[in-house]
Amino acid sequence: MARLVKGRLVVATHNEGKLVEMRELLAPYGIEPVSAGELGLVEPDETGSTFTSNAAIKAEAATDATGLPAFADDSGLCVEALGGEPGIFSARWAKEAGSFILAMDGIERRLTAASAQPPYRARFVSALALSRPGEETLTFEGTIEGTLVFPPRGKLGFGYDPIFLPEGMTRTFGEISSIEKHGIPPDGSRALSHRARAFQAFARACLSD
Ligand code: ITT
Repeated sequence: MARLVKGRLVVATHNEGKLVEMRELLAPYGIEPVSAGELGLVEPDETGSTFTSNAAIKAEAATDATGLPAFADDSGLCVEALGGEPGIFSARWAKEAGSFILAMDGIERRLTAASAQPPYRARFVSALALSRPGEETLTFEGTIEGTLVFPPRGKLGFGYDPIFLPEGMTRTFGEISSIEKHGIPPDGSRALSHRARAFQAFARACLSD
């Protein structure tokens, strides 16, 4: 496929942790990321019922407001014993709890209330959307499987990272650098995180010459 993005690209997120990761993932491709915050963009209501539809809503709102191509992520943590919750409501749970530490506590309490037994299986999901003026929006999804550990471990990353232990690893996402979490560099062969996996599909489809 032809290279679909050159020059400026709005990264339509107000989440600082995601923004850092999305900038790092875009860095090798010579794209100039401009954040929604720098442009003073208003956050649209996430009215979709899937990660993919919400990612498209965010990207398209940014393209409509700026006339520029825009890139958005909608993501979340899906906990098997909680029927996939918080899922698309992952940010809302943290907002309602007052912090991510309290939201992670809340997940542990709900697991106890549901009489769930470890290992607590969970997955992170990321949907990425690319919108361009006058073009159909393209979407890509990535997931990573793992288990939840309590108490939370590590101060790196953001959001629910300190309770998520990726399958086959001994450190949580809160205990590894963002570069290790992407898993793409240095050898280029494998993406690790949900966001890096979705990004790899996006890069293959949209950023190869
Ligand atoms: P934008 O919509 O502005 O991008 P947001 O934080 O509202 O920011 P979402 O609606 O996609 O984003 O919510 C995703 C939630 O899941 C949010 O609370 C994140 O902290 C959490 N999350 C997503 N990816 C994560 C990751 O890689 N590590 C830890 N938590 C993550």
